[in-house]
Amino acid sequence: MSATKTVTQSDTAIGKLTLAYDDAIHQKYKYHEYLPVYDEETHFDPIQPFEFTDRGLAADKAKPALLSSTNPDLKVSKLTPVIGTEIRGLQLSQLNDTQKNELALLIAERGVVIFRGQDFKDIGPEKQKEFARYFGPLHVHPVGAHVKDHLEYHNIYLGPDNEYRARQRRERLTTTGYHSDVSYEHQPPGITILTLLSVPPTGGDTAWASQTAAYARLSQPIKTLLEGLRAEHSGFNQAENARRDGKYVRREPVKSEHPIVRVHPATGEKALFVNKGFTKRIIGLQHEESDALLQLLFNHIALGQDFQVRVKWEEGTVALWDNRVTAHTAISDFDIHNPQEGLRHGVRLTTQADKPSGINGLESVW
Ligand SMILES: O=C(O)CCC(=O)C(=O)O
Ligand SMILES: [Fe+2]
Repeated sequence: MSATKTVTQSDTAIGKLTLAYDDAIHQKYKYHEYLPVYDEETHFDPIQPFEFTDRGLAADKAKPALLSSTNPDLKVSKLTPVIGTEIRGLQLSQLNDTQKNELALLIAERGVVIFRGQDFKDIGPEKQKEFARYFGPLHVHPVGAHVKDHLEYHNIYLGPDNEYRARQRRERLTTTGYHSDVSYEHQPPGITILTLLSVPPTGGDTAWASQTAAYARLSQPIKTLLEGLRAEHSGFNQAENARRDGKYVRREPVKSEHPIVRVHPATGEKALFVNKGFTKRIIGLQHEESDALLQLLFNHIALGQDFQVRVKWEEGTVALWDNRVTAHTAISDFDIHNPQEGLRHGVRLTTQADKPSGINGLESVW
């Protein structure tokens, strides 16, 4: 296996910039400007608490503006009864604020909404960021690769010239790993937008699990137990691994103790808020109790195909999910060294949301 090739440029507009790709093999790539880079100089202070109002609260529950019956091109279908809705015939780039409010509510209700045939990836990074910012302040990933001059993008790229994430998974039986993005933040992300700029002919799907349904399936005694508990979510491993691998940490890691069952501010629905990626322990339990209970929940989330949806990407697909009520996983089943299997490249914008609130006034602490 070839090692990750990096080309270092100094004295760029934003200081030291490392390319996380081999420029020679992407010369003709239409989305060249979105290829992954690391700004290794800009440091970010801790994220400060902020007031957050969910856009879904302003929406008409019937969603007449978004799902208008007067649009002859509109096709809306549920991907499964429990999670996921697919929309065709509507451009994200054209939505007005009333429609965006209704979209925020729809995403919260359905977990993930898949928009097909979008021009979103061609409207430019500034307009994409402006669209996302409507839903909340943009999160900057503490360690991930981003887009040149746009640190708010989290870059998703595995290729023969970038094996970093593939290498991390080589010692595992599977590439799947359900998680909720950066759940260690004090106000973790809500609405998240993933756009694939290059889609492999087959493979590279993404799957989501409904954490609302996962919660609802539990027995009443377990629900009651979990509703009174918080769990620690930590960004420290991620930062330590990045440092170990010679990556730049642009913001120091944090931990939070979030309620295990959180209530969505717009829908009032309860969702499990633990994930294998970042949840370390349940506060107040003995180690063995915490490990056993978390393992039960992680297995439950990963095994529940009847509350999951697996989405195949198409040219022009944009996925929007609510990170508070879903977990997701990439499915990296394509061979990055086989050019026939294509190039998979995407960018993610994620918006910060509320400080998680649980049942009976249980709040996050840190
Ligand atoms: O590549 C994917 O399908 C999902 C990657 C991911 O976990 C994310 O964008 O947060
Ligand atoms: Fe993710």
